[in-house]
Amino acid sequence: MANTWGYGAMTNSLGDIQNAKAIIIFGANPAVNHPVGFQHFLKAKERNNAKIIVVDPVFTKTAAKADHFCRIRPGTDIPFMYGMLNLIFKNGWHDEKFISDRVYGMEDIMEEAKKWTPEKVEDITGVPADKLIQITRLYAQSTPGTLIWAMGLTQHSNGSSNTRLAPILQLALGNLGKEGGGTNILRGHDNVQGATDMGCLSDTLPGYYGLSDGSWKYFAKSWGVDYEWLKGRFKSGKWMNAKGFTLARWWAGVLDGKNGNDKITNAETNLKALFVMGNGITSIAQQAKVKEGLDNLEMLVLCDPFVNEAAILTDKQDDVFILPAATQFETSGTVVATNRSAQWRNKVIEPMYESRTDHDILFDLAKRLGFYEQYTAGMKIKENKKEFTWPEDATDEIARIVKTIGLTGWTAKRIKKHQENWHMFDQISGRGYGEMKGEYYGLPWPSWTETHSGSPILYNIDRSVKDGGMGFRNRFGLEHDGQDLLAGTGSAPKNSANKNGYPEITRDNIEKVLGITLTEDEKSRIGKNWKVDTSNIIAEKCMEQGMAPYGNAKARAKVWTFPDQIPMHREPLHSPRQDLVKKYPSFDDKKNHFRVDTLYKTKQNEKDWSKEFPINMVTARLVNMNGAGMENRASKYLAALTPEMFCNINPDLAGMHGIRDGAMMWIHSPEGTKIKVKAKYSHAVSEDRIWLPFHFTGHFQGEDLTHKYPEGTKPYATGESANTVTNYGYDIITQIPETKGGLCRIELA
Ligand SMILES: Nc1nc2c(c(=O)[nH]1)N[C@H]1C(S)=C(S)[C@@H](COP(=O)(O)OP(=O)(O)OC[C@H]3O[C@@H](n4cnc5c(=O)[nH]c(N)nc54)[C@H](O)[C@@H]3O)O[C@H]1N2
Ligand SMILES: Nc1nc2c(c(=O)[nH]1)N[C@H]1C(S)=C(S)[C@@H](COP(=O)(O)OP(=O)(O)OC[C@H]3O[C@@H](n4cnc5c(=O)[nH]c(N)nc54)[C@H](O)[C@@H]3O)O[C@H]1N2
Ligand SMILES: [Mo]
Repeated sequence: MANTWGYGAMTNSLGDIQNAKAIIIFGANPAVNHPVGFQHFLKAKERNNAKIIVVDPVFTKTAAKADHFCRIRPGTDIPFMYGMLNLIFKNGWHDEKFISDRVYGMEDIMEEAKKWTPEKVEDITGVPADKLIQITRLYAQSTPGTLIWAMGLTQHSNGSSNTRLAPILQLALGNLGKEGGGTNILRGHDNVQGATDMGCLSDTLPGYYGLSDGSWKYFAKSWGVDYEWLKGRFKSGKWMNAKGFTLARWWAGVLDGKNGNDKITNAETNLKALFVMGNGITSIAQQAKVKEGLDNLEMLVLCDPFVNEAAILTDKQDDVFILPAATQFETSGTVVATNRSAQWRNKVIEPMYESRTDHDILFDLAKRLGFYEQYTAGMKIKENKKEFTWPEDATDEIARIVKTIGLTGWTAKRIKKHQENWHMFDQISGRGYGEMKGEYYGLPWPSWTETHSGSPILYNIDRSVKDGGMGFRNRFGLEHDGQDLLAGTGSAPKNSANKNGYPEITRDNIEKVLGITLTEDEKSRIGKNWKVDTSNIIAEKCMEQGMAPYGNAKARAKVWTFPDQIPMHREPLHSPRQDLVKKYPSFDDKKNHFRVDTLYKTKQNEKDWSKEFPINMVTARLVNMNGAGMENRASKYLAALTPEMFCNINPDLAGMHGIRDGAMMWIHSPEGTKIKVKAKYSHAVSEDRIWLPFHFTGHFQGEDLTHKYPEGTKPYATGESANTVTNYGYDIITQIPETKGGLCRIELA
């Protein structure tokens, strides 16, 4: 199962952060989680005297390097950002021309922002009004400013609104499409960007093509398989276009409404088998439910270089298979970095012992399930080969098919050449020299054609399209509610033949919009639109005219198909402020949300959770551990740094409960679950909240499960998983769990 926690990508790059004059960081701790990338932040400070502002519920190592720290209550970033927008509009710090030419729906944002005075923001977020005024002035007046976010914004029931309002803030200031500006989302795993780009998501095909007959037919043709055959793999055509379960909620699919669990809509059956490839499982919220899900499976397959600790958590005895997977050092191919650039990797050693690479395991699985030929056909089509070469032909297949994010330029040959010429690229801009002139390192997508430079800064109209420039994508029609959705006159990329906004390019409009005439031969070969044009004539012609195949439109501040058309504050499902829950309630419950009926208001209103569970709980990361943590806890030296699970707690809060530094304490959750962990006094957290790392497992609700590790596999550090006490709550659009907000009760153990 691939990882699907984050969405989005950097508009700019880590190197480009060195061009920023101000850096505002919401819910990210790069000093710990992106320590190499964080050096660019520090260089911005050295080079430009860039000011760093950190907005976080706890004082982090990143905050220690910042000029300003705003201690925000978890789940209240929307009031905070509207508070900034309130001051920006009131003082005229916004970029009026940028907004009128390139943004749709900002009037509604301006209206909403009026409500969020600094005093009101202080009451809700806990950040003093004068601090908000101080940092807003500083940020708005130091342009360009870059806005950074990561998991502190996404892991909330309202997380998708957070990740909409953050770019809106940048749009208001005209900070998008600029060097040193942008919204720079620090992504997670090695190649998580590539995993999402390749469609390891339950609601898209590769390249974010939507689930529709049209997309499936395009892929069937491009893969060289029969569309009807593909359809036959599903119970019926209906399920082909239905979103699947998510990583966060697969267990609900197994439990199928049993024991009061959420009901599902899934082709008249529950899930019976789980195949895990590259996920720790103990990193998923609500571990008691995860355990119940694991226990009720008919078959569990764990494909991992380590013993996946799901095998330790479950009581299931039969039909649990552990397949030894090789690591990234034992295979080769492309990965995608957080700034959308591709990198070629060489194998360092052959797979050790009996381990096999992931692709090898998948190919073998496909053989035994009887669809190996179809599975691999796409790699042989282009040159009509009998056998494919791995991984080059896979890379070239991706380049041939994925148009939506512009991967046409990503041929194996080009990406390899970049890797071989690392020294020929500028570290900040990514611009190539000498032999690599005219290309940016890793060809950050979109790279529209086989000779295109790559696009290091999205939506930048100061550059020509050939040199990575572009406007915003035209994706949602030409107008809405009588308002033009195309970009205003004069806001086309440099050297564009068409100086106005223009629609996405199709076979029918290309001659008119580009002002060209196609030959009869071109007309016979061109695809219906830029997204399915395997001839690539549309993109080639667009390059000649300096135009982007996806159009030049306005960015949307308002999404008319979402439950909240503009981002609105909604209290977390488990909020310490019951008074605010009435004013800012969560969403209506959502039926069939990725196949699971998901609770919002019902859960929030079940009772005043804050009475019994008055303390806010934040879960996050340690520098010496990663994700579920097995990879690091199995290392003697990394484990020694944090040998056991702990809770950062303010001495005043601990004192009120008679908990001494180093004593064991219980943490109880509204789910009725509990964990026993060591108290660690810390002034980084205030008295109303605690902080937990989520990298441990091996103990469950006070019970030591470590006798269950197969001989010789017990890691050096084990402990309770924070996820045993993370609360119910899932994002309304993406279904990311609310692991960055929630409540708990503590006591001395
Ligand atoms: N060492 C190490 N590095 C890693 C990882 C790892 O496990 N270990 N994991 C990788 C992965 S997969 C990812 S996704 C990234 C994640 O990188 P980050 O997002 O930086 O990771 P976290 O530490 O989980 O969370 C960041 C911050 O969000 C804050 N936060 C919590 N709630 C809120 C809130 O409501 N508002 C605001 N503004 N902030 C909030 C937390 O206090 C925390 O300091 O790191 C990657 N890098
Ligand atoms: N409470 C709380 N929970 C969280 C988060 C949080 O902030 N708070 N953050 C969430 C986020 S953003 C993420 S990304 C997840 C991370 O959680 P996981 O994705 O579970 O994290 P990892 O430990 O990186 O898991 C990867 C697994 O893949 C295995 N592996 C490594 N290399 C390979 C390989 O080449 N092939 C195969 N087959 N396996 C491999 C590792 O041994 C490990 O078991 O946790 C999420 N859970
Ligand atoms: Mo992640």
